[in-house]
Order: sequence, then C-alpha cells, then structure tokens
Amino acid sequence: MNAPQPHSFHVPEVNDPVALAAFKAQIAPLSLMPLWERTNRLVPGSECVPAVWPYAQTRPLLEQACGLISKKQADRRVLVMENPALRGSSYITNSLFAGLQIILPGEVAPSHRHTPNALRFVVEGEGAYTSVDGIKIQMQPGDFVVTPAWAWHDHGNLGNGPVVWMDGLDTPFVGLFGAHFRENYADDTYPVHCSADASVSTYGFNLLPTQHQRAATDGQPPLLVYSFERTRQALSHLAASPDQSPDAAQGYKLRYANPATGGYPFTTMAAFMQWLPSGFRGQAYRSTDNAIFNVAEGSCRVEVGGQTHHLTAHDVLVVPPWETYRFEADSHCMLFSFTDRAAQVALGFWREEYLSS
Ligand code: GTQ
Ligand code: FE2
Repeated sequence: MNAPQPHSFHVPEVNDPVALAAFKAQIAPLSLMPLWERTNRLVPGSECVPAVWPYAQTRPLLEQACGLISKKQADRRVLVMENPALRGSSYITNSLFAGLQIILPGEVAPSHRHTPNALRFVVEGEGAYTSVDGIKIQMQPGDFVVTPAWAWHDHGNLGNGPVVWMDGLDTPFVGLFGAHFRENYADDTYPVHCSADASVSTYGFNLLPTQHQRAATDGQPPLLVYSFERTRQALSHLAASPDQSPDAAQGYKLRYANPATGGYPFTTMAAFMQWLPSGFRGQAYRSTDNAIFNVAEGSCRVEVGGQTHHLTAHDVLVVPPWETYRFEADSHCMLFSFTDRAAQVALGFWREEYLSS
C-alpha cells in the first residue's frame, strides 16, 4: 500500500490580472473585496500631525467668544482643538477630543451626562467649580479633575474673573463603538449633596471604605480631583530623592492613579504630570500614545515632526502615535498630559521606544 502523499495536489502559479480584476468586480456587489488588494496602512502611526496651540493665540479668542455667545446659548463655551489632519472631525487625535473652555463669573454650564469620560485640567482663574453627580469640586489652576462616564455634571464660576480649563474626552472611542448616549438634566444644576472635596476626604488618604470596596473597584474612579499643590509636592520630592534619576526622555514623571486600584483614572485615558529640570536635554522617544500636553508652568522646547516648538505656560501640544519627539528645558518646566494609554494597555497595544539621537 502506498503512503498518503501530503502534497500530491497541484496548486498552479497564476497571475492573470484581467481575471483578478473581473473577480473583484464579480464579488463587489456582494460587499466583498480581496484582502490582497487592501490599501490601508499596516504600520504604526496615524494620519494625525503634531501641532501646537499657543495660549497667547487661544486666550484672546476665548475672550472674544464670550462677547459673541453666552454660556447658556453655547451650553459649553469651548474652542475645540482639531488636529490639522482631521479638520471637520472635532478630534485632536483619532482617539481623543480636546478643547479649551471659558466660564465667566456668575455663569452656569447646565447639567448633563454622557457616555464619554471627561477630564479637566485647570489653566487659569479662581472660583470655578464643577459638580459631579452632586459632589461639588473646587477648581484651582493646575488641578486635574475627573468626570467619569455617565456622571451628571454642571460647572459654575463664583469668582471675580474668567476661568479657563482644558477638556479632554474619549468621545472617539464611544463613536467607534456606537455607544454615545447623552441627556440633559431637567434643571440647570444637579442637586449638590456633598460639600467640596468629599471624594478627596474619603479616597485621598490611602484609605478605602470597606462597604464601598466593590463600587470603588468596578472601574469608576472614586477620586475626582488631584490638586496641583499635592502633585507638585510629590514631584519635587521625587526629584529631590537621591535614589531617583529622571527618565531619559520624560524627566521626572508621575502618573495619576485611581486610589482604589492603582490603575488609570479612566478605562481609556491616562494622565500625567512631569517636571523637566532646568538644563534638561531629553532623549528622543516615541510611543503609541495619542498624547496631549499642556504646559502647567515654565517653558520648554520640543522637537517633533522636523520642527522645534517653544512652549510656554498653558500652550497645548499634540503628539500623534509613534511620532518621535524630544524635550529640552533651559529653565524648569512642569507639563501636564493625557493620553489614550489606559485603553491601549488594557487592550495589549501599547508600546514605547527610546531612540538614540
Ligand atoms: O464640559 O461637559 O469640551 O460635555 C465637550 C463636551 C466639555 C463639558 C467639552 C462636554 C464638555
Ligand atoms: Fe459634558
């Protein structure tokens, strides 16, 4: 008896472009296409480009908008920072939304809720608050504020001057999944049932209520505000400790953590504060993060996309995924940033690389 012949059948080498084109046309009406004719890119990076929004440019425009539309009319008086390669999308990268919001004394941004997660980084001004599911949070410059998905939120300004903050949302994720829900609250403001900083006094001290263990670990971040004061203290202690050296590319860098899990404050977004010491010359670096930076204090230079940008306080920089960039600081610089790293890590996609320059 003969042993079975594993390769006994004949696969012809064919390359008949006319027949292939006819085949493609034949299957097209059935919503089918040949994978071998795929044209989209299969390399890291996106069509997004690096870009800077200098605060010296955006600040007067925010003020101009105040004279053109009321908070009530606008709902949220926000200048959306659109990536120059994504005009019309309202997104700063393929995965993130970023805007600058201004609120005048006495104004209220009416309460609503939506499935996208939101974060605020306070840029300028005193006296604003945001109320998140009835917890009233005072907003100080440099504070990082968390508005979890589906939490009711309204904003107000009880101070004497305008308040500006940067909004970061994961709206494109919700769009990708077709899961964007949104509703307005019946009144302008949701009833406040907690005094200021209730989330901080409960969750801000390495203590967790045992009864709330499940709620605190089911993904919703329990801590809603990370003060600039304490972040700055933690960073300066880190920088001063003898057993810590700065990261070659990022300087001294802290990640904002969900105190109940140690993980990211959102399922999608990560947030960071970093300090570039005076004279810092960073190593070239790239990662798959879609990253948005906001200069909290000081100034620095960034080399990205073949250009050098000088950044000063409150300037916004977007670095697209897998784009090489390099920081330098002559005097010190404090940089806030948020990225889509939480989602990328959870999904197993995130990568980084330090490059020799
Ligand atoms: O403040 O609730 O920039 O819902 C975009 C969507 C801000 C907000 C934005 C929003 C908000
Ligand atoms: Fe909102």
